[in-house]
Amino acid sequence: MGAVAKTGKAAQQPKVPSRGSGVEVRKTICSICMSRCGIDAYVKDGLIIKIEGTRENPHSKGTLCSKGAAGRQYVYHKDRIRTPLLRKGDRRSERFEPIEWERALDLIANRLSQIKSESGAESVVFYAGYPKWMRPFLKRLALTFGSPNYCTESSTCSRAAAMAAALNYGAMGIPDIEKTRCLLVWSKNPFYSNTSDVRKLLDARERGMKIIEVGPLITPMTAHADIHLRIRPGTSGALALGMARVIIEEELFDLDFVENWSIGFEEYRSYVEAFTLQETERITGVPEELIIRAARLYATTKPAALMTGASPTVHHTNGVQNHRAITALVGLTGNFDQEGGNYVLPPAATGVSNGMVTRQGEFEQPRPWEEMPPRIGEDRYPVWCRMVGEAQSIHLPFQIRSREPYPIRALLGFGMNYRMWPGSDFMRESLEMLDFFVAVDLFMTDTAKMADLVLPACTSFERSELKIYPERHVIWTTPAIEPLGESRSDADIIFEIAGRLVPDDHIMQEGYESCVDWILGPTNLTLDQLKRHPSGYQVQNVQMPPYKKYEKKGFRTPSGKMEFTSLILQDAGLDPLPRYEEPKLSSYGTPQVSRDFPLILTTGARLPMFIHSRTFRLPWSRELRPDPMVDINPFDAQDRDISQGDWVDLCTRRGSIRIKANLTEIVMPGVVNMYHGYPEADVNQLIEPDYLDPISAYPGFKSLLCEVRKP
Ligand SMILES: Nc1nc2c(c(=O)[nH]1)N[C@H]1C(S)=C(S)[C@@H](COP(=O)(O)OP(=O)(O)OC[C@H]3O[C@@H](n4cnc5c(=O)[nH]c(N)nc54)[C@H](O)[C@@H]3O)O[C@H]1N2
Ligand SMILES: Nc1nc2c(c(=O)[nH]1)N[C@H]1C(S)=C(S)[C@@H](COP(=O)(O)OP(=O)(O)OC[C@H]3O[C@@H](n4cnc5c(=O)[nH]c(N)nc54)[C@H](O)[C@@H]3O)O[C@H]1N2
Ligand code: SF4
Ligand SMILES: [Mo]
Repeated sequence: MGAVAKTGKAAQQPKVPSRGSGVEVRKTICSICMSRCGIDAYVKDGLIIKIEGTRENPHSKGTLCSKGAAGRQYVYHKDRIRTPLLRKGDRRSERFEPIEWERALDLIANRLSQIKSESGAESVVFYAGYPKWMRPFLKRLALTFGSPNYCTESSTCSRAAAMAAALNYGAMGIPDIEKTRCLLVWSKNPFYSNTSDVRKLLDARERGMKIIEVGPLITPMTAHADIHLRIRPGTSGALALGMARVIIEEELFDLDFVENWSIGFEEYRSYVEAFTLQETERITGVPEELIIRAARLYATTKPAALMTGASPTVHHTNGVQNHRAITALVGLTGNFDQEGGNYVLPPAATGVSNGMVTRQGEFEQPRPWEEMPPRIGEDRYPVWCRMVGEAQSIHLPFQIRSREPYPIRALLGFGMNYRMWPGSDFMRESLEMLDFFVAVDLFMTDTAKMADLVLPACTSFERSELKIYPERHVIWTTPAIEPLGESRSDADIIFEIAGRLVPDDHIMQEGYESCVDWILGPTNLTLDQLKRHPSGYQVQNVQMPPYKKYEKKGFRTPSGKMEFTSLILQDAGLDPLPRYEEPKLSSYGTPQVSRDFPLILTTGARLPMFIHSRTFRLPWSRELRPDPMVDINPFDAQDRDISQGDWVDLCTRRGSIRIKANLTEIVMPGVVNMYHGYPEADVNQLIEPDYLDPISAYPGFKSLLCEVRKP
């Protein structure tokens, strides 16, 4: 609290860095989203009095989005946890008392060791929410401890898309935006979700790149698009198959690639026959004429690249097959691993692929899965566990309840938010059933309030962190300010626990910085070197891999080729074709439900000022959209006698929430859109916990049925 008051006063004083003013500019990065924009923190007397974007950061180039600009409100928020807290009383009492760090860490080590000896290491889960920078250390800790149950928020994020593409190709390429002539943007809105990537896109547009946008919503991209295919939510797969039919029928496909580098083409060709223009329009709502134009433009403009969102195509009960159908277009048109097409790069580190090679993968996986008990979800979602190096966290509440195939008793959660889950109340109640739950977070969240032990983490302003940018710029930050209260870096917490729990892991016992050096090994960069470049270091002479690597190495699929029919899916008894099925709740598939719930609900399309649960509490973010609102088309609103700003009930078969109506043509008639994560109006309560894609277990967040009613 003191810090907040002082910041207020300090904010009145001159903010010019000089010896006389006592103001110093320290280089750091924003931790609110994955982009990690460079930040100049103006620090006086140990407090941040102002922030600006770092101009010399080649990724963000001095810009900050509205969330990042509110960074001081994030760092100094009154909800920041200041000390480790131990629960007093039962899970619902919300009574805690501060305890010392040493006691807290010993308690964790003792409880986890005890649980391991009683019911096996696998009954302990190591979880990371959206924050990703500490994951390699957490995963290594879990696996060395002996638990295969390392899982993350990526069980609802980009992994299913990566997995679907990998079923087709072994690995997916990134869109080569700088060199492409046509960009097929399939459900991604970087203007809100990845602001620091937009400049590159607009530059390409200015030099003449065509844009085809696919997605049910009107977005800032729509104004820049040559064609917008406004699909009914959940029907991406059908649209992709319909486009494929045009491309094949008009012989616009790459015959050489298909003949020499793929399997299953004939089955695929005969399957897409069913997706006539008429049928595709009926399913997707996209006019025939636009389907033809888009298919021709994408297939005949060379090179063309596909850019998909991290999650909107897979947040459906038919998500993996939808995404397979979409990505099949890349091989079909000969744009796979091509200059200006989709270029395959190995992952570097911190979630970025830029040609650099590190040892992050090796670091994270100290032992193979085969040596360990099955992961959570492995029996139900074997393809997920075969393709993705994590347990499936969406299955976690089910296993906590069923205790099958073995009990889950403890959970160490870094940035865990139960509202991420469909049926969030179901997840919340499942957490109550644990014997021991530790929450590590910045803020005293509703999830942290359920923990037995709460540990205060600090923000990126208060810690050291490695970030590798797509531009091959690397930064190792040093704290701009001391950690607030007794908060600590997640990395320090993980290494303290590792010191107690896995003394035999010699690499981890060397400490955080040594491990980062170890990961960076192949790059020849060292932290000593990076420390001399506080705003980051531009790596020179990265050997970029060639295009068309498959010509020498084949594809990393079972057949060694691109698979229109997936052998892995076939092996698992699933349909090998990218078959289209209606979402489990849809006006065509379940007319009996749509009688009472005639509107399609899509949730979570990104808003610029919010990021999941995190920025609702910041006054600058909140005032941009103060009330939870459902976007509804004026036609649907009129039918229901609803006006702008009216309080309405958004209802599904599972329940309802009261929110305000936002009348907008961003959504088409018949579709409503609601952002997730509001603490006071949680849309995930309205979704069944088992409303999932059968291959990936991804929730159908973006296509279900609902109604909007006046109370
Ligand atoms: N400001 C902000 N930025 C974020 C986040 C945030 O919460 N806030 N979250 C981050 C995370 S974790 C992620 S995963 C990314 C996601 O970011 P993006 O991948 O850009 O995804 P969205 O904004 O959810 O959706 C993009 C577009 O998908 C389309 N879409 C919506 N429903 C459907 C549907 O049913 N089917 C299809 N095919 N398309 C649909 C819409 O037209 C929408 O505009 O953003 C990241 N960046
Ligand atoms: N209905 C619906 N639900 C969705 C989605 C959707 O589109 N619709 N999107 C899904 C997707 S794609 C995603 S990625 C998930 C995201 O889901 P979550 O992982 O729930 O994301 P957040 O709420 O941003 O972050 C979780 C917690 O991490 C804490 N945190 C932030 N930084 C740090 C840190 O450095 N250290 C620690 N220890 N904690 C930190 C935050 O305070 C917060 O409590 O939501 C999913 N849920
Ligand atoms: S895009 Fe915004 S929230 Fe994300 S790192 Fe940059 S400034 Fe922070
Ligand atoms: Mo995500």
